[in-house]
Amino acid sequence: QGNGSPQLPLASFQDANGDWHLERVNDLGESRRGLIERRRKRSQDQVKLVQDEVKVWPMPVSLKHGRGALSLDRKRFSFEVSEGSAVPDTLAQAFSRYSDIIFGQHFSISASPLARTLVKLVVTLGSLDEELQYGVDESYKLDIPDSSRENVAHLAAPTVYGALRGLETFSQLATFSFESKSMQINKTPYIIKDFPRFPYRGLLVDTARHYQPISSIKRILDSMAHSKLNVLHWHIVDEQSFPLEIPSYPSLWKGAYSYAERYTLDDAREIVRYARLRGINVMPEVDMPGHAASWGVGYPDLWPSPDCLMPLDVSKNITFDVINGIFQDFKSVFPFKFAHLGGDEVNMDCWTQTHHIRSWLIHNNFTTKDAYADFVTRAQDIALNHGFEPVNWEETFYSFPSKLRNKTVVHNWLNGGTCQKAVKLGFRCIMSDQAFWYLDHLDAAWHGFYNTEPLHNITDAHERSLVIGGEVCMWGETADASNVMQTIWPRAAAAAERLWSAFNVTKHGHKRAVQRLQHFRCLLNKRGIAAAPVLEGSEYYYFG
Ligand code: CP6
Repeated sequence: QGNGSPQLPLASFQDANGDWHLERVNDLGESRRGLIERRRKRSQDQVKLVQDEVKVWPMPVSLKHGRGALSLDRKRFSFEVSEGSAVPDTLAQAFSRYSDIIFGQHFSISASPLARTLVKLVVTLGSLDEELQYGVDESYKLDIPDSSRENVAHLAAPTVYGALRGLETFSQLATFSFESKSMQINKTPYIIKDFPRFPYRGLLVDTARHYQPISSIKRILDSMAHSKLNVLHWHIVDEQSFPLEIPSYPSLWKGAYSYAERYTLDDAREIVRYARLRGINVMPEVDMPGHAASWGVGYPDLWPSPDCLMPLDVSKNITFDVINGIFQDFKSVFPFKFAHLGGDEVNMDCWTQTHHIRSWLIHNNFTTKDAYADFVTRAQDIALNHGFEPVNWEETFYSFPSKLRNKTVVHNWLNGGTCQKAVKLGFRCIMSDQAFWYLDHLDAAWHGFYNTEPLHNITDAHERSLVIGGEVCMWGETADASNVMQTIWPRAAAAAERLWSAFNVTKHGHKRAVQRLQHFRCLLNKRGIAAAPVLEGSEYYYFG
C-alpha cells in the first residue's frame, strides 16, 4: 500500500461450508466470526478424539486396535469352541445369550456379500470344568483380525468364567452400522488382554426392606455381568422382614412381609444357579445380632423381650442353635466360600434393660461389649464349622479386633480409612465407603463412585493384596423392583470399572470416561435395562 493510509484490519477465515470470507480483526488479528469458527472447529476436534476411544466398559487392561471394520452377519456368524473340545453348558448358554444381544436388537439385513465379514469367534479354554469360586481366573485374550474375506476371531481363557468376560467385551464391540444396515465391529483388528484388578467386585441387594421378586434379582444379575461385577451380596434378612425359608427352623419365614413375599430354598438355589451361569457368586448375609428383630416373629425366644426386640438374645442357647441351623441349611444352597454375618449398628440397650440378660451379663462378668464380642465370635465359629469364611461389618473390627477370627474379612462402610487399618492387622478387607459407594444416597454422583480407590494410602504389597475388592450397596428402604435398576445403574458401573480396570484407567481424566459411561448406559438401555442418564445430554449422540 505504501501511500500512508492505515492498513485495513482485515483477515480471511473459512466458514463451515468451506467458503472464504474477509472480516475486520482486533488488535491481535482475530476476527469475531473467525474466532467463533475456530473455537467450533477446535471443540469438534475434541469430540472426534473422544468418539475415537473404543467404547468398552469397564476398560480392558490392554487394548490395541486398528482402523478397519468387519461385518457380522447373523446367518453366517457362529460362536464355537476350538476343535475337538466339548462345549461346557455354561459356555453354550452364554453363546446363545450373546448371540441374542448382538443380533436381537436391530432389524439387520444380511451384510453385503462383498463386505469383509467375521464368520466365527472360536473359544479356547484352559480348563473345562472349573468351579466358580472366589479368586477364579477371569482373565481372557481376545483377537479380532482384519485381514481376509472370511475372518475368524479368537478368544482364549483359562476358565469358562474368563471366557464369559471376553464374550461380554466382544459383544460391546459389535455395533449397528446405519450405512451397511448390519452389525459391525469397527476399528479392527483388535488385540485385547484383560484381567480384573480385584477378585471381589460386589453389589449389595437388600431383600428385607422390600421384597425383590426372583425375576428382578435375575435382571440385576444380567446387568451385573455387563459391567463384570462378580459378587451378589444378598442382604437377605433384616429387622423389617425375614423372607427366606430355613428348613431347620421353619417358622423363621413367618417374619416375611407376606405369604407371597418369600423365597424357598429352591428359589435361592435358582438364584445361585442363574448367577453362576454369569460368573457371579452369591454371598448370603444374615445380619446379627442387631438388625434381627424379624427372627422373633417365628421364635419369640430370640427377642430379649416382647417389647425389646433387638439385638438377638445373647444369653440363650436357642439363639446359637438357630444360627447353626441357618448355616447348616446354607451349606446346601450357597457354594461361595464367604458368608456375611453382619454385626453392624448393635445397640445393646435391650441387653442391659432385660432382667434375665442383665443377670447373665453379671454372672459371666461381661460388659455389653464383651457380650457383643462373644456373640459375634460364636457366630463366626458356627459359620467356620460349616465351611464358610466370615465377613463382618467394620464395627466388629473397631470394637474387638483381637477377638475376631483370623479368617474374618472386614467389610468397610462407615469410615474412610478402615481397610488401611484392617490390612495392617492382617485382615482381608472389602471397601464400601458410604460417602461414595452407597447407591441409596440418591444425590451421590457417578464421579464419586469412579474416584473411590480401595488401595488409597496402602503401599505395602502384602497389605494391598489383602484388600480383596469393593462393593456398592443398594440398601432397600427406598427401592423395590419398580426403581431398583435405575438406582443401581449407571453409577454402579463407575465403581465396577474402578474394581476391574487398571489403576491408571483414569489417566485421560473424566472427560473421556464420562463419554464412555454414557455410551455404556445406552448399551444397558438397548439390552432392556432401565439405567438412568449419567448427565444431561443428547441420547442420539451417545447411542451410536
Ligand atoms: N441396614 C443395615 C442399613 C445400613 C446398614 N446396615 C445402612 C446404614 C447407613 C446408611 C445406609 C445403610 N440400612 N443392616 C449399615 C451397614 Cl447411610
